[in-house]
Amino acid sequence: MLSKVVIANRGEIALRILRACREMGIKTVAVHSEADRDLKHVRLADEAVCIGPAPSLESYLNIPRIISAAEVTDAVAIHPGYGFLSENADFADAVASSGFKFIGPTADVIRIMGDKVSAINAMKKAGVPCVPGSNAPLDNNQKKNAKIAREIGYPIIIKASGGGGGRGMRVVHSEASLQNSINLTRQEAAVAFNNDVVYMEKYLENPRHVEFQVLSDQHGNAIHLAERDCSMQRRHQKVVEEAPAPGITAEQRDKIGRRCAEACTKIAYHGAGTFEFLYENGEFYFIEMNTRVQVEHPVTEMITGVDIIKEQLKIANGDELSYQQHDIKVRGCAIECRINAEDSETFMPSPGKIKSYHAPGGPGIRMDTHLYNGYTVPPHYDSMIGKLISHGCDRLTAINRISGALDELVIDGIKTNINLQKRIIKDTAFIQGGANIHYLEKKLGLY
Ligand code: MV4
Repeated sequence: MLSKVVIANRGEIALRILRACREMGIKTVAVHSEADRDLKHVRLADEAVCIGPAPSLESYLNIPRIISAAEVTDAVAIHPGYGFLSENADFADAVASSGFKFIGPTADVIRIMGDKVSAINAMKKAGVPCVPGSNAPLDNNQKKNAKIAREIGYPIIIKASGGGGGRGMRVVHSEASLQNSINLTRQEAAVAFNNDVVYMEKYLENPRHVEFQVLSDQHGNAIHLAERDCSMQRRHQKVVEEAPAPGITAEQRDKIGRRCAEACTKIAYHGAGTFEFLYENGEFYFIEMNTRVQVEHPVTEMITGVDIIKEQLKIANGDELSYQQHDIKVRGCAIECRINAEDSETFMPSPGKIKSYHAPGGPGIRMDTHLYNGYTVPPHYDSMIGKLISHGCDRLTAINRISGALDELVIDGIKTNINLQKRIIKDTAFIQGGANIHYLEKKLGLY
């Protein structure tokens, strides 16, 4: 197995990776900014290296400093976690050319998936159902664009190929505003992503966000771990996630999941990955692939019993997957509430010192967090400070368990979204299951 891994991240995911390494007998190196000396995983790691000042650009996004830390500690691999450099193909290249293993797919595959037009074409070719669309970059020929849009049928959406995750998109309802919207999206994309390629898709008005988790090794084996529903979101930030997605049948899961796994083998995908779909009127439409481990991976772990981080480490080591598809059974339901340090009215980040932290517990409860009494949440990074996860034999049990756990959870000293989470878990549409991507923003708009 890998002898020593650099954890190139912070917060709860760094701690999650450290715990997986510890279980597997892998030594750990925490790399951290000057603002993060007191992180829980920094104290628990075998070694810690300060890689720069608080701003991410000078620390967690600084490629040479992270690679230097791997060199001076004699590490063999780097785990990027999520966010930061996790989907940066140049980082994956730099890691590999410096003689380390990047815990994730190859730089080539990251690059293909980072370009949304090439990702869609790769998936279409591999048999994954996609949204009706241009499937190609748009040029500035107004008549040609109008014809493509007419064939797809309005409303359509213009997306930046270098975008993703909700950045660089514009909905168009009629031909009158088509070319202007293409031009504006292109200009914004050129500035934001240094890539002015835009494409067109049918705009799905009320879809759910349903995503499939996959694992794929370096020997051509690939499996799926069923799906998650992440529709409960505000401004492209997920708030509550669950697995499996309500109302998805075993037949649908099997069909789409197998297509995703087969696509992984076809593109030589190595590691954990996520196929994002929009789900509307019983149909799945691929939109993007994420080439990292995701924040919401615990709900999949709870329903399948698979430790996704351990599988990432094994795959990077060159091992074969520990499971075949027939070993994977969906057991019950799991729900995750993201806990953010933020103002409940304005959603502005609310960093500061934790006066007291009390973790919830009991059957089917998991809390992934780096918090401890007296810890100070720094102002420089994402406001997510933990994830509360419940598991139960059915969805109602998972709901009741997370509801009780939210009541037990105490985080004093800073503002958090715990009360918002309690409201969502008690919401009748949430309890019913299957709310679409617009539901939460509409509910929040009501007061
Ligand atoms: C769409 C769409 C409707 N139709 N594509 C936003 C994030 C990015 N991953 C893709 N996004 C969307 N693409 C078509 N053809 C609606 C969204 C969308 C969305 C998707 C998933 C989760 C939340 C969302 C919120 C607004 C819009």
